Amino acid sequence: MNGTGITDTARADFDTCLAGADEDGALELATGLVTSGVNAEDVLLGLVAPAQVRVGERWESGEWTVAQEHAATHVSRLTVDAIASTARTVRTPAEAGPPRHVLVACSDGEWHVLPSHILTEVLRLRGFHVRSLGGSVSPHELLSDVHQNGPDVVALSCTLSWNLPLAHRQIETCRCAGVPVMTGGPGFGPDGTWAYALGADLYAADARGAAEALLHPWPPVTCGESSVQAGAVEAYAVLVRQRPELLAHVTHALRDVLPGLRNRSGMEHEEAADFLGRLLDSLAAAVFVDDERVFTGHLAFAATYLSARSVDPRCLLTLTDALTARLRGAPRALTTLAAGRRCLIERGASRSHE
Ligand code: B12
Repeated sequence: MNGTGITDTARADFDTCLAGADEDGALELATGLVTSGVNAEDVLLGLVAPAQVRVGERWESGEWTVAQEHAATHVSRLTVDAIASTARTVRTPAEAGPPRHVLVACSDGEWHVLPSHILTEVLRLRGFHVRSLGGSVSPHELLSDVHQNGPDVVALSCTLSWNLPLAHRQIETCRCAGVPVMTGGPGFGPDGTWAYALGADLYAADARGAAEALLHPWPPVTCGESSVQAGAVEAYAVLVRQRPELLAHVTHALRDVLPGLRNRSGMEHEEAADFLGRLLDSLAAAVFVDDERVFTGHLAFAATYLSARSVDPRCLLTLTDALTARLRGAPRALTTLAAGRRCLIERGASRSHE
């Protein structure tokens, strides 16, 4: 227990429900906590959110299949809804004050919707009026909703850092419309570093922080400024334009080591091509925000992912080398690839000492 009324046993029981796709068990456990007096926000943030992180670890390590992850996430989604509706029946939402309209959206390309859903329910429990647009919202859709519904603030969620260039367009769009942007999610980097680089006005590490930041002061102000440099945008655009041929190039370079690449059609091939495509997108995003950690962070994930599937992660060195040879005239990309190479070698060295 950590002062929230959620015991380790409750957490373990909830994990068991997710592992068994036990909807009834999960709902009974979570709503039981709320009716017995545990704060609904604590149940959302102390029970469901950390359980989802463990779901991710079990998928990444190969312990769970994608289907198991989907089933577990479905149960979590139902649990979030049940917690919110139970909380509304046991007590009226907190002080609403003057209307505080928040528009919640995921960054363009982002299909991790559950984090934004948890945020939505936490803000509603705190008395905000929330409109939620769900996954992968284009700047155009965002702007049209802002015009139609006039929110006081847009809350933008980003889980995957390779979506940062797209998130930048959304932030710029809101800036043009004069609406402040609050950001959150691990995709925005440590302490929201990349959110501020893109010109966001606020960043909060979790939904509780979001609610508190929005309560004081109100209304939120537009104060962010993008520090993305023109040279970085140009270098990013070059990588985006070259993406098809770069993908073909790395696919060829890794055809003997990455399962599925030899087989030119079918599911396995598509998965492997997606995997490589995401590495290219991370490289491009790192160049865009001028921070190699976007790329090295994703390489670290990719190395763990491959090792768990019995593929030698050193094949990622083949990838960085193949790209280095191809991108000789692109200094920003080369610096980022060199950092990626160092990161892989250091990881390899530390593993061989374990
Ligand atoms: C469920 C899940 C999915 C589901 C999402 C379904 C859904 N409806 O949401 C699906 C199957 C779609 C999915 C797909 C993929 N996923 Co996924 N996924 C997850 C998982 C297991 C849980 C996500 C979640 O709900 N987290 C729980 C929430 C509560 O945590 P949170 O993000 O930190 O959110 C809190 C705060 O950040 C904050 N917050 C969030 N948004 C905002 C916004 C604002 C404004 C504010 C203020 C605060 C705020 O508040 C939240 C509550 O406090 C994560 C594991 C993880 N660690 O999160 C992997 C994970 C994110 N996925 C991962 C990957 C790789 C993928 C795929 C690329 C897999 C693939 N296809 O090969 C795709 C990409 C899809 C895409 N383009 O978006 C990796 C990312 C690794 C990386 N760094 O690159 C992770 C980390 C898994 C792992 N351990 O490896 N995934």
